[in-house]
Amino acid sequence: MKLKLYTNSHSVTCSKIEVVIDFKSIDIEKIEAINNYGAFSPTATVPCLSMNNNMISDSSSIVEYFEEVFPSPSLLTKDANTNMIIRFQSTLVDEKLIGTIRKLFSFVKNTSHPSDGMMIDNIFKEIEYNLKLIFQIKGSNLYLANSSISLADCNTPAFFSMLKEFEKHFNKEVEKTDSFNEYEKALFLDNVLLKEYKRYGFEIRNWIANKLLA
Ligand SMILES: N[C@@H](CCC(=O)N[C@@H](CS)C(=O)NCC(=O)O)C(=O)O
Repeated sequence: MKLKLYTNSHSVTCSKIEVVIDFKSIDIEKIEAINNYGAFSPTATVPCLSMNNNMISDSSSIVEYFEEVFPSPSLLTKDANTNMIIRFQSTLVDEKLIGTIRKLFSFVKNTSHPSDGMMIDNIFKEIEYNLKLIFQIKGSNLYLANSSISLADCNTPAFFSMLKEFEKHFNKEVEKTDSFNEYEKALFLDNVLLKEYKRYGFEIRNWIANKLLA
């Protein structure tokens, strides 16, 4: 039975799944869900995978499932310790970077509240702090799986795209360390990551433009 994925093109958690599907060339039916996620998803969120009459709505569980069912090419290594670090990095990016930057969506509007500026500043400061922390833990390894992308790289195109678009929109910039710049360069050299970076950037730009028109 063909796998079916409920997804949304400007969802940051769905972006991670896009990378995995592309990297592994998974044959899957994608259904673009606009709203009312509760009608099909147990947690009322996307991505949501329909599988043997079960609806699985957690991006990390979906990624791990794809890794088991479509093991080649792999997003993990043969070394359990490296894989643990890969999973740790992926969770850190999900929770500390994406979890923080997505708060900025609610500040994209035509009329702002007097306290918005301070809150936006604090979000950018939090991103800067978390970026330093994550790149410190990552050390000098560009790709944690050495020569190829791993599970730790699947959620980074969306984050880098969002950061670029929100920096432009709010006219702010976070301080970039050398390891940040090197990783961004490596991301642009990988076809799968670059494709998702561009696709997601396009979606965010459209989302911002539509929001400002509304
Ligand atoms: N932990 C979940 C979070 C999923 C999530 O928050 N998805 C957002 C889209 S990025 C969502 O569906 N939000 C509900 C809504 O927009 O109504 C995962 O990793 O899949």
